[in-house]
Amino acid sequence: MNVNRKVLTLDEFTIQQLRNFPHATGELSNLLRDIGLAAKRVNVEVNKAGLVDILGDAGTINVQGEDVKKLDIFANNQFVGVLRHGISCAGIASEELDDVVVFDDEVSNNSKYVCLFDPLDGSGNIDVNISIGTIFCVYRRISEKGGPCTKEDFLQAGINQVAAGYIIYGSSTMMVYATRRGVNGFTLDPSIGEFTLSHTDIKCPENGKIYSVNHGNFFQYNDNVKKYIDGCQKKNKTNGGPYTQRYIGSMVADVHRNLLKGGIFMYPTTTDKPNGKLRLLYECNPFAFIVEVAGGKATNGKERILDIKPTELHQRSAFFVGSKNMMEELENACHEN
Ligand code: AHM
Ligand code: MG
Repeated sequence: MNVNRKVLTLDEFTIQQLRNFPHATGELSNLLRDIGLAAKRVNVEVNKAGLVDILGDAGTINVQGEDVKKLDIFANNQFVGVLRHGISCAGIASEELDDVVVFDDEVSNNSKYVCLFDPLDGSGNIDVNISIGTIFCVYRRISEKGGPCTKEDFLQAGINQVAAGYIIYGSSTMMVYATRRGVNGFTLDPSIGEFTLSHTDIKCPENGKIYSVNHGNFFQYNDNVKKYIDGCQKKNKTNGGPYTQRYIGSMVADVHRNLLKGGIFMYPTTTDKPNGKLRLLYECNPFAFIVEVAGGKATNGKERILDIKPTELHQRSAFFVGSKNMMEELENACHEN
């Protein structure tokens, strides 16, 4: 990873990428620009979350007598709004919405992409000033252009993702996105209100020293996972352990750190959550794609996340993602009887 000192905005970067593909239509660049715009609006509200009563439950009334929207609903509305009014997205699916939203107007019906997102992940952390994030991914629709998109467009295996990314609202705000060609990170420069290229061609270190897991659930994990976690705490010749445990409880922040520094993030199945907690389509798949493009791996403990053919929009999955060699150690542990 190089730190780029030349200021290139997100828009300039995506347009520059187009020059390598003379036949590209620019639709993906438009979509990323729309996502960047919604992210900037969400960022403004996240930054003032401590000042206003935007943390209140949806449906409550604020001091001005206005409806208060919870920040995650506000974020959802921003992303749905920009994508609906843009020209590159035929429909969306969101953690906040039970069903897909098909835009079904003349422009949207001719758009080639659908987008899935978790508008504000880790939102339980907003009121304690801890980093939260937005996660998104983009698929080329499989339904015919010209008509409305269909649910099947959203139920594609993660391997078909065209792009995936996240925005982290942290000590600075960053947008990181991956296409098959690489992963790049853009830091929001508040002085000009633009995401500017700060982390070019991000690679996940093959080895790491950080493991991220909710230790409170330890006794609910299966024996193989327990054994792997035990191994993380021990010194041995092959892993260079003991590793350092870091778990914020905001997946975007946990995986972002591990992507840059090297590490493994785990949300295994538990006896209380036999299917896992995280959602396959808009939480696991985007991170699996980003980390794989960066050289890492992602699995549910049995199979590669990106190979799973989803059956439901909000289905859950166990999730293990991170540095290649740490993931291989975990895979070996998971395949033991
Ligand atoms: P959310 O979508 O309700 O915000 O939940 C997802 C979050 C992840 O960001 C985080 O890694 C995980 O839930 C934490 O869960 P737990 O508190 O069970 O460890
Ligand atoms: Mg979430």
